[in-house]
Amino acid sequence: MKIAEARVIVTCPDRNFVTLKIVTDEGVYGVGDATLNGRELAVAAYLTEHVVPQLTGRDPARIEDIWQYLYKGAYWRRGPVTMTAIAAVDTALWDIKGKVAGLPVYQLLGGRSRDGVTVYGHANADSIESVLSEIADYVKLGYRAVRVQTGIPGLESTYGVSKDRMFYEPADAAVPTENVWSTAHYLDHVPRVFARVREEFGPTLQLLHDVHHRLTPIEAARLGKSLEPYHLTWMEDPVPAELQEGFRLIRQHTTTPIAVGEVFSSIWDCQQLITEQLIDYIRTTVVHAGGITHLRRIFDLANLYHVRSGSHGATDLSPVCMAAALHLDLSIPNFGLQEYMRHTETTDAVFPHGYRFEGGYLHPGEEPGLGIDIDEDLAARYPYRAASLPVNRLQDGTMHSW
Ligand code: EZ4
Ligand code: CO
Repeated sequence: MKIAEARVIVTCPDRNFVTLKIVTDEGVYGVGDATLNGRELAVAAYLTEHVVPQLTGRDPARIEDIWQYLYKGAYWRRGPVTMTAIAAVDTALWDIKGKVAGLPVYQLLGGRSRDGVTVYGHANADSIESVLSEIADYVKLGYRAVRVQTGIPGLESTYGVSKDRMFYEPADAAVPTENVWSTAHYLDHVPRVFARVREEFGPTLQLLHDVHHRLTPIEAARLGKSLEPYHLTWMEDPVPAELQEGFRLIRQHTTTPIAVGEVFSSIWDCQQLITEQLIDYIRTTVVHAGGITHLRRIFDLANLYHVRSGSHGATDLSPVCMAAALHLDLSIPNFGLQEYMRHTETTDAVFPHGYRFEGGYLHPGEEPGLGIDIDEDLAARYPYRAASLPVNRLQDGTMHSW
């Protein structure tokens, strides 16, 4: 069997997605997600111009060799664009391998380690009172874990709070929307939110919160300490993580668990965080961290150090990434949680899939391969629309992390 053709499909069924479809000379094909939110066309061009011409004629069964060929062969290593492009190829090849074997990919990864993949949903609202009813809606739907974000009094808007109930989509304009941030207002408000949520929902509902890279280590330490009475499952991305040893400072001060990794593209971005046990959950993904092949390496390293998986699953990761993530989530020994923001009906129609939600769990289904497809005719009806993530400034106008 040989790779006959590979094509890049860019579509915008309510939001932009880039998908790689690899077709073999025997007609079997596989799909991989190549979406890098706000920088989609860079990956599309990387694939079309530089990767696809090198793929044709190769044996699709040699997943590891093709991974090494694209990684070492580029000379320029790592980085989100390269690693997302490699991820798309890798994911599509696992899909093909599963279809050829007649087995769902999780069987090729060692089989089920659990009955279902526990997911968390996003409860978000302007005020504490309205976020309580959002959380109640998720509990009613069967969710066992909920991420909680609210508006911050004194700030006009902030990360994680949407206009639409139950959906959140931050990439809203071609030229980034500008938000204003105040750490003082934020640190004052968040503990009040969780005090109220625990009072209302009791001690066992799993609660999470995303700081979205906005604090310094000592500020994150203060937040972690002030949230200790409310037993969060994790505090996410407390600080930007380029400086991995910065997490040691947070660790010294608080028992609130830490999750990080959605912007990482390789095992080297989290090596120190994992081996020095500075985090509790690693949130790297199939699409942004080199595919199933590389993500499994990250999770295996994490397993040695009591670190569990907590993969990013926002709506900018396509249903193709979600399907791939679920096969990995189901099979690894150190699964923690999977983020799950439901896609819109239009997105789901473009990406017919076998995974399903039931009682707080997602199941990847039993179809051979990843159990995911792309309807190319339908995809063609939704052309690309430029959309960027917002930016953040302090009240005096200084650029800050968003
Ligand atoms: O801001 O996926 O945990 N989820 C997140 C997301 C990210 C977006 C960026 O593309 O932090 O909402
Ligand atoms: Co996040």
